[in-house]
Amino acid sequence: MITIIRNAKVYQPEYAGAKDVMLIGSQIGVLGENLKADLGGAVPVKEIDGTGLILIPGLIDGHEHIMGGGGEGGFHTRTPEAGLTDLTMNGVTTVVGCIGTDGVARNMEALLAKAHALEEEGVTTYVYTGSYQVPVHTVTGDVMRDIMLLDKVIGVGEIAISDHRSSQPTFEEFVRIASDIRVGGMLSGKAGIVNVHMGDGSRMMDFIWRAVRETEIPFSQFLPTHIGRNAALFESALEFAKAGGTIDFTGSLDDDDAVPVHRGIPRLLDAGVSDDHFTISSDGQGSLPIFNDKGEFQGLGVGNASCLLKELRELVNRAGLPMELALKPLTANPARILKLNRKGRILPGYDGDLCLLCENDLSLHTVIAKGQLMVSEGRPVVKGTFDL
Ligand code: FWO
Ligand code: ZN
Repeated sequence: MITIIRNAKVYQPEYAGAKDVMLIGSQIGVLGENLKADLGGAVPVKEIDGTGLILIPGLIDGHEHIMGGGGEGGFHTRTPEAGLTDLTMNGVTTVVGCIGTDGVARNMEALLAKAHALEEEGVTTYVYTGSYQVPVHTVTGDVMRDIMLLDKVIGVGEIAISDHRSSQPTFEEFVRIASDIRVGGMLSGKAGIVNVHMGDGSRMMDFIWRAVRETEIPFSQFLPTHIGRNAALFESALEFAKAGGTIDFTGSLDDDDAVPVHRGIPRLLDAGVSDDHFTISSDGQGSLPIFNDKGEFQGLGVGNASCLLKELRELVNRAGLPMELALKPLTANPARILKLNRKGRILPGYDGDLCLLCENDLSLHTVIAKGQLMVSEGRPVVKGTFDL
């Protein structure tokens, strides 16, 4: 199958101007002007008119509870899993699944099965092995074996620290996990990222700072998430990013003490943080529980992948960032940090993961995943097995 998207304004994320983009099978073939594919009718050629639309790389959601999560209020508060269109209708073509608070009823076998299900339905999936808990709940019994032997495992997480729901790990336990996943990742050509769940606790990123100061493990091994959840944590994360670390915002975190993405990212840039050292993930299907200051459960919401495009619009419309910069934390940056080859950019040889947005309001128009049309003119053309 050949698909030609004609005359859209192309952001690779770098702006390439109005171009034709030709997909050959599941990959991006070529960018150019007035492209033609004449194979004598042997292969179907689909044309999509991109006039008045902008073409961006498919979004990469680096932290999503794809099989559901939650449970902090008891069994009836376990959150629902993601259906295929919860991803594609929000522009997500690559997702990294994780387990959170409940590392018992949510286990790695089920997370991997869910990741394979979404891959069969058309998007690209990876997982972090583990959950909040330390010792890490793995498949093979060992973090290094999990990342070396299971293709979809690209790191460990979300390991909780500075949170009343964490295992209260010792520093030695924390740094052993980081060293094991680093070497396992090295031996299998993967990022070996420690996706660190940052809670609201006052110890904040102390373990991560100690790890990079007291051991040989580099900054790039850690990706702390939820870093905008309160102002003090954000300041520490800003210092970490200034020192060379990478940090992950959770989209639509906007309760009163939070630092929202559209304020946080300009702060990072003003502080001289390189624009490829931060990402935005959705925490989709994860619970957003509320506890009072005695640690008593008060209620919970559920994360949603829709926050990613919302944050893109906020960065462009409220923070005034150019599109090519606003796109980076949702596309090229997670691809680089998580070492997802051939992802996150519109370049020949990269996977055919693309979104067309309407130029005026950045609403979602079309989504293509691995060369397959998934959403057309705002409507799903491929649905998950049980999507309504
Ligand atoms: C955050 C995932 C939290 C689950 O602190 O970590 O709970 O297991 O599904 N969510 N616990 C949400 C804040 C960033 C608002 C998770 C959740
Ligand atoms: Zn979390």
